[in-house]
Amino acid sequence: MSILTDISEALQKGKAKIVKTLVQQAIDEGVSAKEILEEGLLSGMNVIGEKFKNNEVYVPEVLIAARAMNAGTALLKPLLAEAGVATKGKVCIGTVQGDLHDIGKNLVKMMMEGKGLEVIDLGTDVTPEQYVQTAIDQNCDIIACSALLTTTMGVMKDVVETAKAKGIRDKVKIMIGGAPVTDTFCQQIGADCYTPDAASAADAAVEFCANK
Ligand code: B1M
Repeated sequence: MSILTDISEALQKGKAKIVKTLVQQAIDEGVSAKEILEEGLLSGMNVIGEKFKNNEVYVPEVLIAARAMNAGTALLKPLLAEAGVATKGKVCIGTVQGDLHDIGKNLVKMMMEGKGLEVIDLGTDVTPEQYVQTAIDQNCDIIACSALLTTTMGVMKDVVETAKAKGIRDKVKIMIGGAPVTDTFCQQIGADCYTPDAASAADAAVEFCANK
């Protein structure tokens, strides 16, 4: 579908206003939010990711593409949300200490809210203490950690250890995800659940809260 290609290309050029206009146009034309997200926005971000890897584009281009991505996903948020769903549980989410990537984390948050969960967003560069203290203060059912760097994913182990040290490990589920994270890593560090994408993270979170 050409509008999805147009969205992908505008995102790659970092044209946030055009991305916003095209996403709105696609919504108005009845294209599903899932298709706009996956075949328009994420497809464009994947191209940028490959070019970044091959040194064909640099941090500034990636940053403006990320801004364009956020402009587009903001419009999809109400469509991904299920209107009027009562809160099914409480989650605190963030990108781990030392890591500033927040697009995936924002998607996970959006999907979780869409499933009726209350989500406290701690932002990026979140310390293990911040996650755990928030879970204690806000009585969260789940701590959700995102990491995009092999150099920062190790912080997730510190989150598990801090939760143990503060005596809440049996009261809170720890979910992890992000491109370098795997199920094996999840088991190695003693977290509860790894999911590869935002939609499955939201499903798993709802299931945890329902079975609590
Ligand atoms: Co960075 N970056 N970056 N970057 N960046 C990557 C991650 C990289 C793979 C690029 C590359 O080399 N190909 C590479 C990491 C290599 C590695 O560690 N293995 C990298 C690097 C090296 C860096 C810097 C170190 C570069 C530098 O400065 N030399 C630097 C680090 C800064 C820091 O964090 N301290 C850096 C900086 C940046 C920008 C600031 C320019 C920008 C981030 C802007 C922002 O987020 N606001 C950026 C971006 C945009 C990327 C790429 C291109 C795209 C990431 C992205 O948003 N993808 C990325 C390359 C790539 O991934 N192709 C790259 C789209 C997003 C939807 O996917 O976040 O994976 P993702 O989320 C997915 C799943 O992973 C999952 O759900 C989402 C989809 O549904 N998911 C979860 C995520 N969190 C989850 C949590 C869950 C469950 C699922 O449960 C709790």
